[in-house]
Amino acid sequence: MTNLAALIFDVDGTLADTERDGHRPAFNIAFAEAGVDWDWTVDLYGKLLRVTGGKERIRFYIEQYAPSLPAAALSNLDSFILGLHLAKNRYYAQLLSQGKIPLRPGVRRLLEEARAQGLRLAISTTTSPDNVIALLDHTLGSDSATWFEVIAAGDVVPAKKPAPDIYHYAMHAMRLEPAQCLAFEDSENGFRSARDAGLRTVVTINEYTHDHDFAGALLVLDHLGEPHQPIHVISGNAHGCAYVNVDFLRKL
Ligand code: XBP
Ligand code: MG
Repeated sequence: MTNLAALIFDVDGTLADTERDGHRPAFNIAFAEAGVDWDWTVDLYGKLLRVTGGKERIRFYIEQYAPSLPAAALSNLDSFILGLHLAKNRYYAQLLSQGKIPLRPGVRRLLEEARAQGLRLAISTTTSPDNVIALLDHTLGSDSATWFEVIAAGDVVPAKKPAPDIYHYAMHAMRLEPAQCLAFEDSENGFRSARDAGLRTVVTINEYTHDHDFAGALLVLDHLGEPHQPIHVISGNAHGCAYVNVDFLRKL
């Protein structure tokens, strides 16, 4: 890919394993605080992840699983969901500040290398800008949000992933065409979003997404790898590379 100009990264599950040990426990603390007895186990959360967006996920759970609801939810469901989601994000930020959620292998190395080699960087995510910045601050350092020319996040577009809107938004803001960019994703919803925006995608799976359908992805890997921690290729041609670096991405 000789005209590669930018790398566009998903956040949750791609930069870090935020779902199982970040958002999920934060949701559970918010539920307990609100006096509901819901318990989003690791297994149940994997099913709920099919719905992107925390507010949308809570609504889906209420509609599909019919859990017990407090009076506050019965009188105004929208504001009840909004309150739970705000509380979840507060606890999520606390977990991040305790250093509980590290970056995935190869993420820091690839971002630093891309910056050094003049590639432009962007974020395309379903989560909120605040959550993105909190994660970046607590993992890459306090000025790292500025590494990204565009942080396309959350409710800035009406339709969340798997709709392609958030990738269109990011590319439009950077004045770039899909052929000049590569997307990095971890889930089927994210992959479909990038694919339908015309992007070629490198997928790094995780325990929630290893059985998702990534047909058509450029590469599907276990992670981005490090010199001492080689990648395992699930599909695609990695040309014998042990880890993902900029030279390798330019050749794809
Ligand atoms: C991430 C999501 C988000 C997070 C929680 O999807 O679906 O909803 O689970 O964040 P992706 P919010 O990685 O494809 O962007 O609660 O802020 O939505
Ligand atoms: Mg993701």
